[in-house]
Amino acid sequence: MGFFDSLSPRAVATSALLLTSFAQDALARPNPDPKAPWVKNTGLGKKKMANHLKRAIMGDRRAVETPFCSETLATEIKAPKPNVWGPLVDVEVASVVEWLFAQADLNLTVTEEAGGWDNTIQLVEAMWPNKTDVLAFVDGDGPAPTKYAHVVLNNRATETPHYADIIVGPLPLDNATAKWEPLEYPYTKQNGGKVRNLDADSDRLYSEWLFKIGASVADITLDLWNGTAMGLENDTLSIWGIDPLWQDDGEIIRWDTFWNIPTGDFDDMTLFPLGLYFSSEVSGRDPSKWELRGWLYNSVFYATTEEFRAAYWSEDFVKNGPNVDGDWARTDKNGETPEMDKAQGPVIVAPAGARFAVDHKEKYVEWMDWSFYVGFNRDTGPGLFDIRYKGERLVYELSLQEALAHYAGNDPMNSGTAYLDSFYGFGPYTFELVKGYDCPAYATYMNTSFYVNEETRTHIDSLCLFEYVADYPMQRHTTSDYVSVTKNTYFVIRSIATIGNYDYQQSFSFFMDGSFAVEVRASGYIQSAYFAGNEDYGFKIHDNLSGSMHDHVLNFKADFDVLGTNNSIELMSMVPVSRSYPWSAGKVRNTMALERKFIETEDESRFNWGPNSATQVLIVNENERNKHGEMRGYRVLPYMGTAHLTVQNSTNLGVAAQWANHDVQITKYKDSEQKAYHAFNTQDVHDPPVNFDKYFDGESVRNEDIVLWLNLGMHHVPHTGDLPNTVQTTAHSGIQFMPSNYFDIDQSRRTVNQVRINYFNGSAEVEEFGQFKVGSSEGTCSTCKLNYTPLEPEHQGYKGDVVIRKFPFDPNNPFYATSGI
Ligand SMILES: *[C@@H]1O[C@H](CO)[C@@H](O)[C@H](O)[C@H]1NC(C)=O
Ligand SMILES: *[C@@H]1O[C@H](CO)[C@@H](O)[C@H](O)[C@H]1NC(C)=O
Ligand SMILES: *[C@@H]1O[C@H](CO)[C@@H](O)[C@H](O)[C@H]1NC(C)=O
Ligand SMILES: *[C@@H]1O[C@H](CO)[C@@H](O)[C@H](O)[C@H]1NC(C)=O
Ligand SMILES: *[C@@H]1O[C@H](CO)[C@@H](O)[C@H](O)[C@H]1NC(C)=O
Ligand SMILES: *[C@@H]1O[C@H](CO)[C@@H](O)[C@H](O)[C@H]1NC(C)=O
Ligand SMILES: *[C@@H]1O[C@H](CO)[C@@H](O)[C@H](O)[C@H]1NC(C)=O
Ligand SMILES: *[C@@H]1O[C@H](CO)[C@@H](O)[C@H](O)[C@H]1NC(C)=O
Ligand SMILES: *[C@@H]1O[C@H](CO)[C@@H](O)[C@H](O)[C@H]1NC(C)=O
Ligand SMILES: *[C@@H]1O[C@H](CO)[C@@H](O)[C@H](O)[C@H]1NC(C)=O
Ligand SMILES: [Cu+2]
Repeated sequence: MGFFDSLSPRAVATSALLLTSFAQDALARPNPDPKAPWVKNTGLGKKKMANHLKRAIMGDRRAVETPFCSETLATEIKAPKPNVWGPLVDVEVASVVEWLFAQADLNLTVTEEAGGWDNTIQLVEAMWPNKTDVLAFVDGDGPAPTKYAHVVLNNRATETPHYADIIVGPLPLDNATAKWEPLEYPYTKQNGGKVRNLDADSDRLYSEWLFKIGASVADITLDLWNGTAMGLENDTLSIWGIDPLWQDDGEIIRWDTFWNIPTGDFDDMTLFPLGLYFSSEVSGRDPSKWELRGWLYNSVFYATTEEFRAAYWSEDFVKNGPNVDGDWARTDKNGETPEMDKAQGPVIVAPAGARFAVDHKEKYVEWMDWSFYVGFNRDTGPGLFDIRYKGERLVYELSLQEALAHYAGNDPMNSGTAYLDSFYGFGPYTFELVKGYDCPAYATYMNTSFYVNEETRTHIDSLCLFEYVADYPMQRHTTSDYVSVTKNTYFVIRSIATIGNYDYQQSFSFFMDGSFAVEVRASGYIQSAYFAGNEDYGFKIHDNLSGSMHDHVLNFKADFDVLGTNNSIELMSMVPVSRSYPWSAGKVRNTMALERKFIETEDESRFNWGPNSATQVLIVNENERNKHGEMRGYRVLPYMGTAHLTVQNSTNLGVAAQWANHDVQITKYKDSEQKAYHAFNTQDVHDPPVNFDKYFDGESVRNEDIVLWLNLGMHHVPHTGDLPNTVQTTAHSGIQFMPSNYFDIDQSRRTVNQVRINYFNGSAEVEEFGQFKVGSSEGTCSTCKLNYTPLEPEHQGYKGDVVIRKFPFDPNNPFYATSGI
């Protein structure tokens, strides 16, 4: 087992990558390798089709008459405007890095050569421009917004280590005009963009602290679990603990606990807690001055190691059993194969190839009447921008802000854990997708890239785009004469970020009726608790194991622009009423009616989904009415369940995640209130760089450019079905956005993918509205046979990261590496 095996899954994340970013490689171009078995180049052009036929002829005589169905990837188009949320290109990143190293006042050291007391560059990525500048450009003839780089420095050549957000530009850099400034305006804390770094001595934490403590109780750990956590090759135990650290009364307190290290090849350590905890005060940069503050075992607290040892070796000391690796904790096939499971199951195919278009360079997508740009950053991964329907913008930005996993328990480890995952970053962990499993085999893929250690790393095929047809129709109706039914074909862009033990899938879906949705699903290993005394905080799910209760809350920013930026929020509720009517013969009738109200200011703009789903949340444009006089708008509605944080005034979080306390929150858009989170909020929870509460200062949200901050999530009490991994069938949450009087009628009426079957006289007459059919002369694919190769992709091509060195800049020698990720 290597060194990283003894760190927490999330600690592995930070120590391997530190802070990383996105910077798309300029080399990235749609250039599918024809040798790759899952890539088919047929269909787009006659020449390509001919090649395809040639291959078919050489391979199979009968294929001459029966060509393969098209498996075309998305058509390549040109985006109407460059993607202003796009990454910096390689030369831009390289120039910024080179320029930063030339600034003597920054006193930077190249990461590879840096120790714990050097300043380094953590992140170089594109700074997303202000909306005010973007609108003039994307909607009019305004100039492209000036480009700047967002840089994070990790300043550790000091007694007060801190991260510093700075802005560098304008780009392209010119020695005469280039400058850097502290980045302050997007944050609520105005202190020069600096945040203290509680992780600055992570390189010494193990060698000079945790392993020493492990060694000091080796007699006990050997007796209890036949193992040690001392930093030795033969250690079978690991030590790691809470995140964020306790930050009260000027102290920085860690709680750590012992875990069994996996004995097999699986990433299952979070299932083997051992129930012994210790506390340390770790403020200051000198581990020799840190203090051990006590031990906890079986709910008994011991103030010193001596006290704990004396109790442990006494006669009446109660010892509990360990949690031990085994097949129960491993994800490989386990148990009797269900009958018929081995036969090949159904697969969905796209016989005419992709029916959408992509500008890979600009990350711009068009499907049916929808279009959008994809942005990507280190903290939160992919987000969608300028989402339009028929050229009319609905949403300026729809993007993940933060993911919280808040635990609780009778022990300090679970009680103290409240991960804010933007600290680790979604960008660097948005891995290559597995074709045919994460996404259909015929999907089109995009790469994503991020910055780390003066390199740009690329995750190949880490965003997938595909059409899918639901297992239920969008519309249907049967009469005694006819049946009418419409397919529900929709479009998805998906990514998955694996942050430590957990895998978060994020999907944005678009539908033919003008609705769209965002969904998250979770899988991976739960972080579990030791069972002793934990009954109020989880189910007992294995020998000595509790499924530790926790809340997942994921915040999404939805900056709607319905027919312009000036929008309002109308709440429309169905309420019970007792009313008499002119026709009710003087009697009061118990019935119901609609109650409407506008949200006027930010004082009343934080609320939860109402009981019985009785209240509709409508984003309307009060000045844009349809022909019936109703306000055109979109409705926001939860589906598959959502959640906000159960804990009130969390002791762990301080004011670092105030966005998590309600389902729906609305603010007036401001260039200075861009994000609900800051990636380093965990480093100073009582005085974080972004305190979301401060966005609510009584401003009008009526007829204004408004932003919705929506929480997806799930209250998770892991049960035996979470072993070995949580499953995405039920670990899910979503929000839909549906047109509300926005169109005159349902937009899906325009599709040919519907049928009306008249069967009045016993014989059916079928109306298919001119659909192209396989076998019809108009079809993109006439008679064709299915090529099973792309349906069952081979996975030997799975690659990992492509790395391009930025300092010294070495664009011509990309290499593959997966170390530490
Ligand atoms: C993704 O990256 C790989 C490796 O750099 C490259 O070969 C491929 O063309 C890229 N794909 C796209 C769609 O940009
Ligand atoms: C610059 O950083 C080095 C360590 O890389 C440190 O020894 C030195 O004191 C720093 N200089 C200043 C002026 O802060
Ligand atoms: C900018 O300044 C750096 C260092 O002073 C120098 O190496 C570089 O050549 C200059 N670049 C230009 C374009 O003048
Ligand atoms: C204790 O651990 C050692 C070394 O890992 C191993 O050889 C031995 O079999 C273990 N003993 C028991 C009782 O499991
Ligand atoms: C681990 O190795 C050390 C020497 O490197 C040895 O002293 C110790 O007994 C070993 N521990 C176990 C549990 O085998
Ligand atoms: C703890 O686990 C051990 C086996 O690892 C088992 O023998 C023991 O019964 C378990 N204790 C409880 C309370 O489940
Ligand atoms: C939006 O409303 C504000 C007043 O609330 C007004 O000043 C502004 O002109 C409006 N903008 C548009 C584009 O209508
Ligand atoms: C949480 O804090 C707020 C503001 O300080 C206070 O009004 C409220 O009572 C607190 N709630 C709990 C449960 O402590
Ligand atoms: C963006 O808006 C903020 C807040 O108004 C402002 O301080 C900043 O200078 C703007 N940035 C640019 C590049 O104009
Ligand atoms: C149904 O069949 C009857 C008798 O064959 C015929 O008169 C009638 O026109 C048919 N109706 C329709 C709607 O086709
Ligand atoms: Cu969970």
